[in-house]
Amino acid sequence: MKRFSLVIGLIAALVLAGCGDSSFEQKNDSNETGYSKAVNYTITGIEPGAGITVTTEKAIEAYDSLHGWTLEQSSTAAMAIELDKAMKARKPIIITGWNPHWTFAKYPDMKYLEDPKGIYGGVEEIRTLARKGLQEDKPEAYKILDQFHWEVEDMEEIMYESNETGEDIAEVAKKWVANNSDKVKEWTEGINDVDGVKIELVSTPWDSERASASVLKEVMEQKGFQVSITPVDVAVMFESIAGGDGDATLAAWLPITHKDFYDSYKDDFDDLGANLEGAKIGLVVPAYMDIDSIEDLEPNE
Ligand code: PBE
Repeated sequence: MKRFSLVIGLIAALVLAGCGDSSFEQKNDSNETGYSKAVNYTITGIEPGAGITVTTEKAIEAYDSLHGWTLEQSSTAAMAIELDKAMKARKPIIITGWNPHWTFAKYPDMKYLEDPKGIYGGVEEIRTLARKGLQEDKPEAYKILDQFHWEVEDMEEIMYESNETGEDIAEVAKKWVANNSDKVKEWTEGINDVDGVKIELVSTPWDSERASASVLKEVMEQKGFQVSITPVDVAVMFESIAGGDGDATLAAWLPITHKDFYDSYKDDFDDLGANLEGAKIGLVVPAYMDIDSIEDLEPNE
């Protein structure tokens, strides 16, 4: 269903792109060299430690069309500001983008560039990983973690609401839990209440991950757990679960985004499978840019 709506969105975006009337296009006559030069052969990226940053560096290596390009790394917030500025001026911009992310709610007229080499993969999923030994030490916690599974729409609901109202994701997540008792019942089925068992969820700082961790914290606390959430870099998150410092994470994007981290630790944690299917990463541009594929860009020579 999500894939379907993504496809519809992309078709709509392509139609919109076809009717583009930006001053940039008029001046440059949809000339692709114009776009590459206009963005100064630069992709506007996010945090250096993100999986999408590592993957984009691979894309720059893999595509001749990205030869000599730079990935500007700063933060998700800084990227959002750049995107906002470009969209208002209808100027070209190329960002590292992903779903679920509220950017697509704010700017529905954006599109993923085709990736014929498949560097960014197809559909991603977000998996739950637990430290070795958690199942024996804290079986009730392990079982809830294993039973936690939700939909893209659920996660997005929390992210959009928080972004719209400015209310903290943790607060919005609490309300979501109160309003979705059917789902919560499934996750907690067969779980006995505990008395203050401590659980440390290790996570990353993005809204998507803040949403999932906050929801599970609330659900587990209703069962008597004491849950802390530690947001860290992707590398530290994997290290911490593999080393047994943190109990679990809900934030592993696979098979592509966190592949390198996953592969280097894969014997040192339990993979509990997907808690969400239908995520995606890639290079994203405003629909008014008359360009479809990474291969339509021009090398910096
Ligand atoms: N993201 C959002 C993260 C994971 C969650 C796609 C920006 C990344 O590591 O790239």
